[in-house]
Amino acid sequence: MSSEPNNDSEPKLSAVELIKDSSRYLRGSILEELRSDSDHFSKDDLQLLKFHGSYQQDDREARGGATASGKSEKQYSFMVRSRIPAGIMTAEQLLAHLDICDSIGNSTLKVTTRQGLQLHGILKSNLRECMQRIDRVLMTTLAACGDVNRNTMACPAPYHDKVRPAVQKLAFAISDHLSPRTKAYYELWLKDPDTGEETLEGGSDEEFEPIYGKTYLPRKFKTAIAISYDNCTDVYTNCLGFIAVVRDGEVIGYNVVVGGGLGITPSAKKTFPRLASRMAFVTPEQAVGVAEAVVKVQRDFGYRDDRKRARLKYLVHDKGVEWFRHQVEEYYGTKLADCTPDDVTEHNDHMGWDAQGDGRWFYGFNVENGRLYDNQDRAWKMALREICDELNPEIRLTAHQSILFCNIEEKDRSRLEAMIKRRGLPLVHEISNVRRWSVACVALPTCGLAITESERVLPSLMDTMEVALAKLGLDKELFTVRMTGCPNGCARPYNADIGLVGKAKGKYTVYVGGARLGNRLAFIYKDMIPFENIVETLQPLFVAFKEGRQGTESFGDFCTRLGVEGLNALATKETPSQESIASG
Ligand code: SRM
Ligand code: SF4
Repeated sequence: MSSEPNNDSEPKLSAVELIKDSSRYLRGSILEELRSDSDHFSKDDLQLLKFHGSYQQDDREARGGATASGKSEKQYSFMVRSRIPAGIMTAEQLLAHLDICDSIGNSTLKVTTRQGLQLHGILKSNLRECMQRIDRVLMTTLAACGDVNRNTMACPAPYHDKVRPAVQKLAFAISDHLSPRTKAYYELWLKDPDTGEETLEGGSDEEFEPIYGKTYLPRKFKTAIAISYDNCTDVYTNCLGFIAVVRDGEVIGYNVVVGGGLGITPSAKKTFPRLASRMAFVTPEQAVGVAEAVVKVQRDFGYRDDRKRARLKYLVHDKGVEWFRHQVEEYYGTKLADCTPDDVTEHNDHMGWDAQGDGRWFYGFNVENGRLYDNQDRAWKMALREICDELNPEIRLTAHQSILFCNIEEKDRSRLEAMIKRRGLPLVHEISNVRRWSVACVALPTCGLAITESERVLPSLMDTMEVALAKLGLDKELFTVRMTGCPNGCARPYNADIGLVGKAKGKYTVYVGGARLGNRLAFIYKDMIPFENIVETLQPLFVAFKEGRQGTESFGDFCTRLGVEGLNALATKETPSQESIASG
């Protein structure tokens, strides 16, 4: 190696590093905790639980309520996340998740921004059953969270060309290759704890993690694969990204990008959102090996003393992409070619009907903010159950929290539409563009880090914004609105045309100037805007965009061209209130 990993100066390791180090490959005392009748885990095991795909949470709206003696004040339950490479799954697997959420969850299911599925409200006493039911349909929650490579994203579209299958195959290969090897998951969740077969004292020398080592990575690690003409996975926001380079309809290789990531702590200037840097070109045969090398560089050089700066993006930022590439080449064992000029040029959300190329169709079903529930007006779960039972489509999840029903025969197209309509749900052409391209993170009541609402309030914000845009004749415009309940950025607000980031109770930072293509960061337009005033805060920008856009520039392009000062000058003009906008 040309330079040594930075452990010679021996900075003080963060507490989580010590927990991982002594965990015996992610075991800790989880088994003992599972055997106890407490409704929650101890602090140390919570960190390890994440690697197994679960977060301890509590209903934040029920905090402080009276509880039976001996029980904790909070009403604890668990989020369980399934890892679904490229978002590809069967109808049976989706049905299994719906069954779990109905029988031992909070009766809702969330399609996530990384093509995953999340169950909420699982009690500790039901955690093992939950993991086992997911395992029974040949899926796993291992490494859906934690300091490892998480769900590997890829364009999920089921086109029968040579490109989509290639990128999806790469997603599976990377996912498999970078999966943790520990047997802890099997021992803790899948094996019968009463068989007497006790292998939990393991963690012995023969069991090891060839890629990660016993302290795994310094922080979460995210990988996505895009296609130059379809960046539906938002590749530049990932630690590691592959942009497929296509010639004559075939993938000849990938431009590799490194060091993307979005989460920030506003009070800590040392944290910032960052788009990945273009590093090198790799052939399809090199891709998995280079992914391993990137992971190992982060393993050995990434910061383990400060979790706020432990993501790969800070290493790439501090050392520079040339330094990083050199390390990757050292670990990989050979020089890499320079990137080709190919870059992302479009973003397809894959909603609505599209031909697969094999005589069959797929339908992109827009799930508002990814949340599947049933109520009197809208029955997402019932629609899904019926579609899965009757048509047995292959299911694919998108990075915009939506679902593709695949392999639909021509004769079944109207049946599928009828099943959606029957449950009070809109077809894609009935949804406004702005709503269709909006995304919200989970936030309250389950997310322990949420400061404001997100998923539960974005629909009503959309109601108002739709009216405002329609009045200006902007309803056909394509731009992204992404909302989060805190600055961690789970809905990727920092590269959206409009990003709404929860900052204080009921108040948001309004970002503008990102791009639907995902290749430009937004900037702060206004801070601490009450939820009720968000649309009226944006209204002068919409008006000015309508009047002053150049050619076909997008809303994000327009805001970037004017910059924050230009936009602020517009904002001083008198604007209507949100109520008057809504009332039309
Ligand atoms: Fe996220 C933490 C939900 C995608 C950046 N994220 C969390 C936790 C686990 C809260 C916690 O740590 O206690 C949230 C669980 C809430 C709940 O009640 O379910 C949570 N993140 C989500 C999901 C479910 C949002 C959604 O509504 O879809 C997404 C799950 C994806 C998946 O299937 O794996 C989700 N999170 C993202 C993304 C987007 C992406 O990866 O494409 C980001 C920004 C990109 C990035 O990682 O930089 C993101 N989540 C974070 C961060 C900030 C990380 C950082 O570097 O600062 C945190 C907090 C942390 O890690 O300390 C976080
Ligand atoms: Fe929770 Fe914040 Fe992520 Fe939203 S952005 S899910 S509030 S951590």
